[in-house]
Amino acid sequence: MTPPATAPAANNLEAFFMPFTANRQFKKNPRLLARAKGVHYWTPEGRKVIDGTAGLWCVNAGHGREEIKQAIARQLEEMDYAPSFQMGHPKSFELAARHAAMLPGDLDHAFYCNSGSEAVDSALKIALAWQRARGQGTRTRLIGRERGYHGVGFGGISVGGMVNNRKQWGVLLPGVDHMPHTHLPAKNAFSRGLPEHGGVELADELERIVALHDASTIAAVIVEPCAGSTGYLPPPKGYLQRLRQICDKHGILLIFDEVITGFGRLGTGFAADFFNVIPDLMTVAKGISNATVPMGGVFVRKHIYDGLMNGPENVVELFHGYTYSAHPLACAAASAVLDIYKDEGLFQRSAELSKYWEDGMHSLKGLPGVTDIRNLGLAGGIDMEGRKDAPGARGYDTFVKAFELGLMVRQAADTIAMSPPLVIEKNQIDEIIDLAGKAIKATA
Ligand code: PXG
Repeated sequence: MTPPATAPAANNLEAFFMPFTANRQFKKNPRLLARAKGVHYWTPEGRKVIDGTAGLWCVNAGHGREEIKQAIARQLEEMDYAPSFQMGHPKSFELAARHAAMLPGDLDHAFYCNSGSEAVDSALKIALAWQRARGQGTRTRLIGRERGYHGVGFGGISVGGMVNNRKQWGVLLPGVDHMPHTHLPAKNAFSRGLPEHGGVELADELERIVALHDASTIAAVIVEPCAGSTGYLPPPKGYLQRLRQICDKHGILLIFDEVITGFGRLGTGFAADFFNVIPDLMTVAKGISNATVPMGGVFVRKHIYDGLMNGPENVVELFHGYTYSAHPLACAAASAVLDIYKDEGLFQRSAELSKYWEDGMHSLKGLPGVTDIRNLGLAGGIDMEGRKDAPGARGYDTFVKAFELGLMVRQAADTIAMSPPLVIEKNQIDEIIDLAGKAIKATA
């Protein structure tokens, strides 16, 4: 490995307006990544960092996969771009058929976009259009959940439940309500896998919302099957099953945002498989292309697609799409990724490693200030007691310390989340746990 000769000078960092970053703080003390292979990153100076987060929960098959690189290169050579409005290219249809074949139940049509945020806004729009197409145009309300993250579009932040993603942008979409979040540390702290308590009662909160607004005004409910960004919150037992029942009873569509849980994170293709609960619509991104080319998607059940295929055949059924919907490079990458997932049995591998991962995560119980540890599949979250009058400071310091020690973790307030690539080895899990433990101890 030959690292680049010099790190960029500090004054080169100014022009980039960084996303979701404390720009001024970062630019004073930057953390740069220059190379990646397998489950590792290297800094520009050549320091090796183990990737405890699969990038941002997205590089499920590990970095630098030759097969994906070749598929993208071949596609670039053959055809760089083709529009998908009133035109088509073969790889998009082929990919959709492959996705439909691997999805549970009758989730059998795929709409493509370029990110999770676009997937969420697309799903909300499809839900509204579908309700209208079946003569239920009064159903315009969208129900999200506290502590939900659904990307950064106006639809996504409206149904999302993280205050910092909402407060700068005014009133957002009208007609949105939120269910309570599912994090109950008083009852469920240090649960292994699905927490025992509160599932049915928490889901029954949807009944209260229906009673308040009337079902005839509600189009859809959107939840992450396991909340990711707010610290990895597996749903209590029975929660998702109950949500499905309530939605069915009231004619409300259920949307699973599987941007993080999709493509193997829980040891199954999708959380819908893991929980055996089939949503009406499912949003995906990240692992769909192993993050090589930006891509997102909305998978819909047969009745959703069929319900929109009405009216004269010459009329566009859904006035929605992106210049780069089903971009040929993204389709080529996503198809190559599916081959890897299948050939290497990576979803199964994720399932097999999840117990080892769980034991590793829970071995950190008892470290100073650790108040909760959660896990599901090949991911988990660790809550730490915040410092007095400085919420998030411990979490940030732990994230920085871990990076200095050679480990990438994600931080949300005083919580650390980890979600390694599914190709991780057991000894590398040991290393991740060891370094995370050292970082937590160092910041106590
Ligand atoms: N839905 C969910 C459930 C997500 O986790 C999005 C939508 C939006 O995807 P895009 O591709 O538009 O970013 C996400 C994204 C973190 C973290 O640290 C999580 C995400 C993105 C960045 C950081 O937890 N999730």
